[in-house]
Amino acid sequence: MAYLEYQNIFTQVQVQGEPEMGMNGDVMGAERTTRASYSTWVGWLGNAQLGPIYLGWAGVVSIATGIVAFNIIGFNMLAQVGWSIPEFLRQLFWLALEPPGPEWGLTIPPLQEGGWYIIASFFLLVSVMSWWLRTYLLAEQHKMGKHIAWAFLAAIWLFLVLGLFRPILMGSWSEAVPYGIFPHLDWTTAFSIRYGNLYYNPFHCLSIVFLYGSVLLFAMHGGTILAVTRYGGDRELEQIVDRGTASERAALFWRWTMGFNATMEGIHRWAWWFAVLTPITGGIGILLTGTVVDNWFIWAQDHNFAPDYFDLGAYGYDSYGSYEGFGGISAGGE
Ligand code: 07D
Repeated sequence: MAYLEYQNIFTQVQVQGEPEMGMNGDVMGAERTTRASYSTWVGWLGNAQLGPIYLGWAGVVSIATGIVAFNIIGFNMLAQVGWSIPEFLRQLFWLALEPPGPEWGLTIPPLQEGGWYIIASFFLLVSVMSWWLRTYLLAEQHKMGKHIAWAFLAAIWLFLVLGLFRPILMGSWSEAVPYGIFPHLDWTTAFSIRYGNLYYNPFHCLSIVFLYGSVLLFAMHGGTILAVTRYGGDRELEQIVDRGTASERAALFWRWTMGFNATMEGIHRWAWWFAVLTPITGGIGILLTGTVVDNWFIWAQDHNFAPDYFDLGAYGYDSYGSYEGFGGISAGGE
């Protein structure tokens, strides 16, 4: 009945005994909260034990600045609906804290004209970066590899491209993404249309490949491990250093199915790289948009993978999608 010791959504038995408080003494002991509890609901999703949690200065700074950013955004939205809580709830998904207008360039505008947006963004930036530091420092203190921190940094790269690097290159904070549920979605659509359809941005293509690829790998790996759990396959690290029948079956399954199998260790590198490359390639694609390429459809026509339904050159655009006017180009294009 060894499998009964596992607590997850597939097993009914939950172990709720003396809480595991973790190591004491040299490592972080002083900065850990002292209590732990159990939750049957939480136990259905993962480990039933809640707490203790490690505070640490980076985590405290991150939570504090995150709360400030969240409140600035929330109170700006509340002000927009005349401080009415029912209207705030009713319109929540449509409300936004918008960046400054283009007339302000990279200057700091008055509070009501984008100033609050800049302040909220500053606090959000500090919050995200100090949370990153927390992942790094905690890994170091546990003498772990830094894989989680570097993967998180890949996501932060896209976050910084969208809200900091690209607006600076474009010379205007107005290029940044608004805070709000539907408004940020509207922003992505407007961005795509403004720059000639993001589907033709090859880095958007690559990012989707890695995003969907991550999903596929995750499902394949999760499915494989669950399928060989009965042979101890869920004890993955043991199977890496001392391959057993679980690994053998899993490997044979994939090799007979598709002619190739990853290794017990390598599959985690595949998954890590696919996940990390999603925002890395995405960030490159966003950084190029409006700075190097002004219209991805025309760019794709020029590189022979979008069809030449009609020649936009005839309408005064160059091959990067910049409008040059009719002057330099003969009517009718080529
Ligand atoms: C967003 C960045 C990391 C975030 C961090 C945390 C907080 C805390 C707290 C407020 C996820 C930030 C902090 C959240 C908040 C407080 C207090 C990571 C992020 C560190 N697209 N598209 C992608 C698809 C279309 C568009 C990526 C598919 C249309 C734009 C991905 C389709 C249009 C951008 C992807 C599709 C369009 C993207 C995101 C299909 C118009 C981007 C990868 C099937 C809607 C982004 C290069 C990711 C990008 C992006 C998928 C369609 C626009 C692969 C599947 C054509 C503008 N799209 N997309 O991991 O990188 O994000 O583009 O139609 O900027 Mg797209």
